[in-house]
Amino acid sequence: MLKVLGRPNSVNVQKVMWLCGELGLEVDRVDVGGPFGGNDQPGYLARNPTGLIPTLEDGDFVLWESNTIVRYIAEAYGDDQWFPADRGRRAHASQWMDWYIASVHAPMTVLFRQLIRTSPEDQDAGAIEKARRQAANLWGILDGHLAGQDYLTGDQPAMGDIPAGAAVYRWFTMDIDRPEAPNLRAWYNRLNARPPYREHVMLPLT
Ligand SMILES: N[C@@H](CCC(=O)N[C@@H](CS)C(=O)NCC(=O)O)C(=O)O
Repeated sequence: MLKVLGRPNSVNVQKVMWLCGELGLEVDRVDVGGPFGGNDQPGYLARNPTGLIPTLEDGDFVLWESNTIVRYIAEAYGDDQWFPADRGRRAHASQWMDWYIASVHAPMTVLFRQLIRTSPEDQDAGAIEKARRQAANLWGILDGHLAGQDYLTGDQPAMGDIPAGAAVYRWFTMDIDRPEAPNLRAWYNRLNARPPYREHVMLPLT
């Protein structure tokens, strides 16, 4: 059975758990990180020297970096839908995964930490507004892309939907001004209809 080390309210853990749910995989998830700790312990650091979560164990095989874990699980346990058989479609899925981690994750992290994990009196309004504008512009790029299709790489969800899909729940759930983005909203609504998404991603923001 796959083992995932990481607390459930981490967006990076959610990516992995959501995909495992979609694929019907049995997973032993262990609470690590945040209030649970453990990720600074030698046993954990021997598996993942970054001290961050998640870490995947598949038997003796150990892997970290959530997008890489998503790619590995999609390839090892997924089908032609989740790990697209077509090379071009697979590359585009990877492209959106990298775009999320390289561009969207940073402003979304600022928003999440400021709005959810910082008391109102300590919040930095300037930092929030700057990150909100950056994130809005980036989500606008995805809104434009989704004008022609239901999911990021076609008419079915695939691994490329996972990182941005996990984060877009936070975008639509945080108390924040959002520009109209009808295609992004429609994609988010489609994800909402998926039980594994609801189970692993649509958790209270903490
Ligand atoms: N690039 C890494 C980032 C991992 C990361 O930043 N994880 C956060 C949680 S989302 C973490 O480990 N925080 C420390 C903790 O939870 O104790 C990945 O995608 O796996």
